[in-house]
Amino acid sequence: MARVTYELYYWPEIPGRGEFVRLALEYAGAAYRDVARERNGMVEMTALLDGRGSGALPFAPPFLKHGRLVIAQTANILQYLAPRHGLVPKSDAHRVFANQLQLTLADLVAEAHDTHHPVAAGLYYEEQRREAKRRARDFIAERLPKFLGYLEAILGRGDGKHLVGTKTTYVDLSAFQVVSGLRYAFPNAMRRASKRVPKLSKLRDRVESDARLAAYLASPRRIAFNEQGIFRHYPELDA
Ligand SMILES: N[C@@H](CCC(=O)N[C@@H](CS)C(=O)NCC(=O)O)C(=O)O
Repeated sequence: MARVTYELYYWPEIPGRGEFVRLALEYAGAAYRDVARERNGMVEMTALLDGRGSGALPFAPPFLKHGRLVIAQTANILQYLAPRHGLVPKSDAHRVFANQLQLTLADLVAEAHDTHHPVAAGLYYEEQRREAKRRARDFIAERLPKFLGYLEAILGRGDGKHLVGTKTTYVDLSAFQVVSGLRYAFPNAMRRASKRVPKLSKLRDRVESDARLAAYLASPRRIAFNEQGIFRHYPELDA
């Protein structure tokens, strides 16, 4: 059996932000425990969030344990993992640029989340439906095309296939997840928007069919998008 080196902590029922880390670990072929999905795993995760563990205190999942290190914030976790597994080119320029793009994807993820929770994360969607409709309309008209257009422009300035360098990086894996999530949440809007971002659409499809991810994507380890997560499909919010 492979030696367990990493422990990923994330909510067990949703792909959420944990999926960006999972994709990197899976693509790298790294051995890891998906702790909160194990029996009694939530107890372990809660203990760490409550400060009953050693190492840095995380504010929220996802976080990763590697030996004595506890690392939180998705982009931070990824920039720790990537150089160890060949998921980013070695130069400073490439690594910093990868982190810049990852943080931009994180902004897009937060805005996608806010389409269904524009007032408060602690309230139910049903309690903020009206505001959600307004927010989603603006997201689809203004923000979605701006973010997707930016990523398309980055692809156009590079080799056309990869966001950073000339090999698949963790940023490509995350872009795959974000575009997939947006397609799930906003199928109509994305059908239209995708026509203007052909390189990004191809990148998504290429990552999905990458042999290094095939077994994972077909496995129960891959959690389907659903209405508890960040990318939710509410037909009334789609264009
Ligand atoms: N900026 C953080 C955001 C972390 C975050 O918002 N995690 C969510 C789940 S995806 C959470 O559990 N939040 C609890 C909270 O904010 O109180 C990251 O990128 O990792």
